[in-house]
Amino acid sequence: MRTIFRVLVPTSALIVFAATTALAQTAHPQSHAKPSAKSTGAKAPAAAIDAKLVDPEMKAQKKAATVTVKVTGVAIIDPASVGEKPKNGQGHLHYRVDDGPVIATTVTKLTFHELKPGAHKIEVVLAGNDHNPLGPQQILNVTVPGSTPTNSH
Ligand SMILES: [Cu+2]
Repeated sequence: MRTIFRVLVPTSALIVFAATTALAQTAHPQSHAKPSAKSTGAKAPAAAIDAKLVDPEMKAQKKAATVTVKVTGVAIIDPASVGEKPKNGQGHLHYRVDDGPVIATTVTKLTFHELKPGAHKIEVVLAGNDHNPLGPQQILNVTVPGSTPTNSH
C-alpha cells in the first residue's frame, strides 16, 4: 500500500497577502491619466452620464436595485478634496431613491436594499464640486413585486 502525501500549502495565501501589502505600501502618486485635458480655452468634451440597472428583474425580486453609471467628460473627484470649489471638468454623483436623501458620492456603482413593494424611481445626477447639478441626469425605474399598500389608483 502506498501512502500519498498531500501537501497543503498555506504559504501561498501568505505570499498573496505579502504581495498585496507590498502593493498597498507603494506610494501611488495620484497622477492624472490624461494630461491632454489641461489645455485652457479648448472646448471640454461634453459631460454625460449613462446610468443602467444591473439585473433589474432579479434584483427587484430581492427588493434591491443596483445602479452602474458611466461618466464621460468629467473627472469624478471627491469634492471635499478641493474644498467643494466648482471647477470645469470635475464632478461627482448624486443618487436618490424616490424622495429619500441625496447620496453624494464618487462611486459609480451603488446598490439599494430593502425597497418597498411597488414602483420606485432612482435619480442619478452629475453634480459639480459645489453639489450643484452639472446638467446630465437620468431617472431609472424599478418595480419591486409584492402587494402595494398605497391606493393611488
Ligand atoms: Cu454633491
